[in-house]
Amino acid sequence: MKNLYKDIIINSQIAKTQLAVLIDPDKMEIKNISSFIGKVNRSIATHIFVGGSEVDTNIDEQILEIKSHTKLPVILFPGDTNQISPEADGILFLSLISGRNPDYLIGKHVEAVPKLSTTNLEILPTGYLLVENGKKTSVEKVSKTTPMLRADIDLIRDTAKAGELLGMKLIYLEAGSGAIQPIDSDIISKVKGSLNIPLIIGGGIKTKQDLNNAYGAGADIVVVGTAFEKDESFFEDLLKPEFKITAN
Ligand code: 1GP
Repeated sequence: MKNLYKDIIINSQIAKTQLAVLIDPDKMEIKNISSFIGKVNRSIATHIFVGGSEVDTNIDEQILEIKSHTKLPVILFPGDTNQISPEADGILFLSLISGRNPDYLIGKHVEAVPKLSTTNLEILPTGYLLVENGKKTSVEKVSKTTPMLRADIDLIRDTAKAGELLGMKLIYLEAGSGAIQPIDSDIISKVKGSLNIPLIIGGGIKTKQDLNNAYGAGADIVVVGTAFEKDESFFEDLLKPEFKITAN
């Protein structure tokens, strides 16, 4: 059994780069998983997240296929209860604390309990905050909540801190899948400065520079999905040292 949360904490303490590759099951065909995961394995990625806001697929088969090609932990990042799979290692048990829709604060969680109680998934209670990025994202549409304004940095910080004080184990600042602008460094550093739990950053991270900005500002885990879906050569920029070809 994996100790997902303990490992995240240890990695954060030793400042190990933690990168989660997000796979949206609706966008990944089973036949392509093996080659995609091969690239993930050669990269610095430490986690695989699986999920999306509008997933229709039965994800058990995809997770089994992913797990047959990697030892990296597979963590569900569910948009709804239909994305709970016993085949994964853990689940981000997300509360959308930037919004005020009771379904995404507690309703879906209650619905999830019967399903979760039949699994061995490690549950990672996560405060999830959606921050505006210049275009309407699927999280906003599906959850019918309004993202927080980038200018409201103190409110973003206090919302994240309230999540921690409620007992959440992780905070996830989300700009939304395919965001034009990732979460600003000053928001990351302000939120990080108030938290005693790990901080996840995702949405719109497309370049190594974006990644470095997020880590530099204090992100413990950065999530990348769309950039890998659009161009798998991005993995080449993120190779583990042993896979790098040197000049001599
Ligand atoms: C989306 O934070 C994740 O929920 C990742 O976003 O697809 O833009 O990388 P991208």
